[in-house]
Amino acid sequence: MTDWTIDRAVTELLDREASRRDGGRITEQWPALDLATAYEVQDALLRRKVDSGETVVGVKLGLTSKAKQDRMGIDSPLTAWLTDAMVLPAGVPVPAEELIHPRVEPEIVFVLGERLAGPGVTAATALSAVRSVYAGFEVIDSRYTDFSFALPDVVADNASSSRFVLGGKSVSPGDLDLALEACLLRVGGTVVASATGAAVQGHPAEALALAANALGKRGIALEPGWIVLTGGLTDAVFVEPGQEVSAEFTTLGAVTVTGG
Ligand code: OOG
Ligand code: MG
Repeated sequence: MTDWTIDRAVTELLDREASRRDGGRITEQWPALDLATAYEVQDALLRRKVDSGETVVGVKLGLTSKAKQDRMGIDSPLTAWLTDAMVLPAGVPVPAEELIHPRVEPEIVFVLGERLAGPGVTAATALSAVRSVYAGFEVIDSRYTDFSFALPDVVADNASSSRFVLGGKSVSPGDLDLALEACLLRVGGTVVASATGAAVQGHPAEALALAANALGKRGIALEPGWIVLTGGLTDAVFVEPGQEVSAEFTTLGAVTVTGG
């Protein structure tokens, strides 16, 4: 017997977020929390956010690159929700005073022009549904101490979602080779990591197909206009207050965030 429920897990995670408090893994107290139930927690958490006025603007993938999988010690990609409250306008510093222990990671971001409903979505079908491609940064902020979690914990926690920012340049998917698209990550001017789009599941469109197929199993389609973060290309980095972190891409241009 456990006194944990989906509702209690949602309340705990939202409390941690609101009070900027990290804590232990939920699976330590609720070992029976499996992956399917963790996605139910994630969906219930989204419903609470929507009830409080947020709207869904898309989805994010997590743990799609080896750099991220190795760092977090989990090799299964996952999906989570993006809402309008997570949008960080260009030029606005990371709101550190609202967050627990934010880190930033460079991502290739899609905006969909067409609906995508799995199962059976291939990378080619997925790419043909993309209207535009952007460089982006995701700000992640786990509600678990030291970003230490098992797969069901991080799924329940909406994959450490916090904020995201898009670069100023929109590129049509036919105008670049997404597997070869390179990214240099700089912290305070120094290159700390580099990757190409192939780091994300071999091709970022594979990640998009993965999201469409995984969500399709839960009866959810990706809608036109939705934003899709395809997953960190490199490990995430901390940003000191006032410090600038930039990701410079071959074709997608540069995107910058400043520590708050
Ligand atoms: C989990 C979220 C992973 C990504 O892009 O791989 C993620 C975490 O690293 O805390 O957003
Ligand atoms: Mg990410």
